[in-house]
Order: sequence, then C-alpha cells, then structure tokens
Amino acid sequence: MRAKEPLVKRHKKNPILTRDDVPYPVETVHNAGVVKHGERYVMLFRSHLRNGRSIIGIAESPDGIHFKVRPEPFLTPAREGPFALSEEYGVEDPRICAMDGDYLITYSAYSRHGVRVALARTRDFVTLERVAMITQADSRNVVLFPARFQGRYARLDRPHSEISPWSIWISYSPDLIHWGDSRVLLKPEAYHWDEMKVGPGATPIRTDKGWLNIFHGVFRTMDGAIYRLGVALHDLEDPGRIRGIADDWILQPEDPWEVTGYVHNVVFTCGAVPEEDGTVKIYWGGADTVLCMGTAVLEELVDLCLANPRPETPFSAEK
Ligand code: BMA
Repeated sequence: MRAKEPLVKRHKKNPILTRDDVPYPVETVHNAGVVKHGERYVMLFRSHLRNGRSIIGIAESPDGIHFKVRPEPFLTPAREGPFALSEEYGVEDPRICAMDGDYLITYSAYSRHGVRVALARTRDFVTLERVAMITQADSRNVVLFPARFQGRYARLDRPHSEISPWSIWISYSPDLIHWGDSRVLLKPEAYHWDEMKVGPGATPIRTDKGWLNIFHGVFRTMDGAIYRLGVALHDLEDPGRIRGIADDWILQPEDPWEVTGYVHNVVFTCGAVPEEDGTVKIYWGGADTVLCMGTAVLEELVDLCLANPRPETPFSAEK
C-alpha cells in the first residue's frame, strides 16, 4: 500500500481515448493538447498511421473526460506549399495556447531534413492557418506562454544536442515568428529521474505564485527509457527565472497501458486544463498508444516546486 495519496489522480475511465474511438484507420491515440473553447473541451491528438508517420486528429467533449472524435483528421502533413518540405514524414505532439482570441498551435514537423516546430493558428477549430516554421532542425516540444513579457512572446523549447543532455530552453519573440534571446533554463540532473533529457510538456499555467510548467523527464535504464512528468515554477513577470523545480516527479508509468504499448514506460503530456475550482486536468499519452487523464490540485503542484525543490538550479536565470 502507498504511504501517500498520489498528486495526480488517474481517472477511472482511463484510457479515456483509444484508436477504437477514431473513425478512420490509426494505430495509436496519444500526446494531446487540450483547451476549453466556450463550453467544450477541444483536444488535438497525435496518431500513428500504419506507415509509422503521424497525423493530428480532433476530439470534443462537454466534460473533459468523454471525448468524441471528428470524422476527419484536423492536421495532416502539407502536400504542397512552403510547409510540405518540412512535414513530409509527419506532424506530431500538438500544444495549444489561447492568446488574444486565437488558439496558437505548435507541433513537431518531421522531414528528411530533421524535426522542426511549426506554428499554426485557429479561432474556431474548423479552419486552420499555418503561420510559420518557428525553429530550425533539430528542435521539438515548443510550448508558448499565454502572455507577453515586456511586449514579447516567450516560449520553452528543446533543441537537440549530442554534447549536453537535451534541456529546456527559453526564447523570446516580438511577433511569434522571429525568435531569439535563447538560453538554457532547465537541465537534466545527473543521477536523477530526468538525467537523460527533459522537455516542455503542457502549455504553462498561470497561478498566483508563478507559471506552472509541467514537463517530461527521461531516465535511462538497462531496459530502455522511462518517461515521467515533473513540475517547475517560473516567475510570473520573468518566465526566464525559475522559482523552483520539484525534486520528485509527479507521474510515472504505472497502469498497464502506460507500461506496455507502442513505446513502453511512457507518460508524456502536451496539455493540461486548469479549472475554476483550483484543480487541473492533465492529459497524457500512455506508452505512445492511448490517451489518459488525471486530476491534480494546482496549489499542491506549486507547493511541490517551492517546498521540495532541487538543491541547486544552476541553469535558472541570474538571481
Ligand atoms: C519523444 C517524442 C514523444 C514520445 C516520446 C516517447 O521523443 O517522440 O512524442 O511520446 O518520445 O516515445
């Protein structure tokens, strides 16, 4: 028996969405961005096709738990135009950020030239406008902050590196298209549950004490990698300043569909929805195969960052 209640309570209906719920042929339903759009929850989720490439589908729900998938995918690789060159091998892992009446969608685009991140925009989840490729290769996992800081947009991103363990960076932009002032912010810690790599997960959530960043961390074992979720708190005015990174993870693969599947031992988030009652619905892909949901109390996640932080955060901003 466990000593403590888990911070993230899994929903008893998990997995809440699987390929059986999708009215077109897919192998998986996983990594999903989710927002509240009016009275509905809208989910953009990734699916593998049989050829191993990914597309993005859309599902809607009145309660954030029971989702109905639309008959057609929402975003498939561009076949012509400037984006086709970057999307040839598939589109993956969408994040949604509500900003100024728009929903900004960032997703990974794979091609023979590497993986880059694309930005698209919708107002109604019916029509979609691709805006720009916003990273070079190789980069993925971009989450936008749903605010401006001294007039600039900010994002967390995760460039690839063979030299340093893959880390979370921050970058800024005047117009969402041109990004710079990049610097590393959160690095894996040696001999720790995230020692292999970390990456941004859900769109950061505004709380009284700071922006809550739910990220993924990866641990290498003799039996492959284990993907878990962790939390960090960024300063409200200056997201480049981390107030605390929780030393412990908040979620790890435990249910059978998280432990076994397309890729074993994975919980991976692209989205979380804060609720008015102080809870947050966190969505995660289980073993890159199914979609799961759980609820946490926002304040408990924030407190974990502040009360049980890592001893040092040498890569957070100058203090
Ligand atoms: C990462 C990404 C995610 C995936 C995870 C586990 O590198 O590809 O989309 O969920 O690996 O396979």
